[in-house]
Amino acid sequence: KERNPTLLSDSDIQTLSKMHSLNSTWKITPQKLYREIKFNNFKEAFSFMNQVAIFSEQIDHHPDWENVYNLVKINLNTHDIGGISIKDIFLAYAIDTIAMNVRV
Ligand code: H2B
Repeated sequence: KERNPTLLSDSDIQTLSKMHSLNSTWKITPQKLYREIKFNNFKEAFSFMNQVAIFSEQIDHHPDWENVYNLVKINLNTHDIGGISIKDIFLAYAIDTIAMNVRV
């Protein structure tokens, strides 16, 4: 197993999230990134989740999420370090891109 990514400092998180416009879509705390996404229906929500799941497997970093019908609530953090690493920033950016392009 590769070694754990580094815990990002508060100001690194701020800088990186602004660079990638994550600050407009994610609620950011030192512990986690949080976003809710509402789709038009369940089919779109699940299509989104399927694409994120495949990407998550590829990067070995996974969302903590829940889904009720067309709503998906997502928490990102890095368990081993109890906070936010560059992997969370990377996954958040991918999630925003996938969400923007969901087609059923
Ligand atoms: N996903 C997230 N979000 N945080 C982690 O710390 C994490 C993960 N760790 N996916 C990975 C898998 C680890 O458990 C495996 C063993 O690599």
